[in-house]
Amino acid sequence: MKNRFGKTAGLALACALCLLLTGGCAPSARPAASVQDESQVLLGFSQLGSESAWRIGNTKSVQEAAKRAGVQLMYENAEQKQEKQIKAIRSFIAYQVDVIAFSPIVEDGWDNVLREAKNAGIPVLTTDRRINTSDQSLFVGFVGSDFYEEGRKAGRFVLRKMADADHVNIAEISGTVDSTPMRQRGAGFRGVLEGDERFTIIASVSGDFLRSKGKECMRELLQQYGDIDVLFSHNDAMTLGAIEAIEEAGLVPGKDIVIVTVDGEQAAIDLLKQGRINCVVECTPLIGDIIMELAKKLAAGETIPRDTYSEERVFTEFDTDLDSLAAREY
Ligand code: GYE
Repeated sequence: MKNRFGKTAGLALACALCLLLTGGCAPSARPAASVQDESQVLLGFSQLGSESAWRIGNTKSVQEAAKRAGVQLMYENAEQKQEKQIKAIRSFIAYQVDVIAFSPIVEDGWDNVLREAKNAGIPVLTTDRRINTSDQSLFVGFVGSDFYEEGRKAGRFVLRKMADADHVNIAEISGTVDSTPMRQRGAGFRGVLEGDERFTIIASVSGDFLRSKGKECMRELLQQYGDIDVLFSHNDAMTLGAIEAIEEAGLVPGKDIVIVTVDGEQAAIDLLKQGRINCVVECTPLIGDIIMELAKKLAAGETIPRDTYSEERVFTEFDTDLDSLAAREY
């Protein structure tokens, strides 16, 4: 942990820099120097947005875990803009936080700002999503889900559900283009189905992980393709929108079109129980506690594992325990 006195003394300068770099530094979002506990770890966390219940659950998990762990959190929400995430990271560097954690909206374009963090001696943890860089020393570790495995789980369900079909037309609504879950869920899914000629991905479009776009995409897919057997949607928010479009077209979700989704938010589990979704691949946003644990280790100068994965399951129409599931936290 760095000397907090230097941090406190540098507050005025840091805020002045903040103003320059971010075009405005909301005082309420900053920890007040007077109430800082000198022994606390100071973690700068850049969230990418609030596009889904998953994301809102993730933010809550981080904020609550910080309180529980006694970690002082500087939180910024980038509202789906990479430039805003870069500005947030720069403001954390100016403030000399102990550790930076961020959920990168897309994989490319982080090298410059992460080099600045490295030069300032601040360890960076990527959470939830990954970055693409040729310099692996620019971040110390990743914590989140195995998205390839999530895609494979979705593919395995389709194989089982459609075991007797001669031919299966699949439509895919993917997440944000060039984001890790979009790339890896798509690749894992294809990896399981390729080589079996009965399966064709007839269309793949991006719904940006948003409910409204999921609905738009599905409406267009239904207009363009008469015969869709399976929908693989990369998150529950888009699935909820797609189901609206399917029902508006007079079709029955879960019956006329088999629906496979990812995340496992309460709304999707409810639809699974109603038979309007067939398979929900769990992806947990509840990674706040592990982020705090890793941040404390990093602030103490300890090494952490390069990758830390969450444990996740699959919920399907074949399960017998759906009625006894605990309420979801997102
Ligand atoms: O699946 C989606 C969210 O990055 C794993 O982002 C996350 C994804 C999640 O908006 O709902």
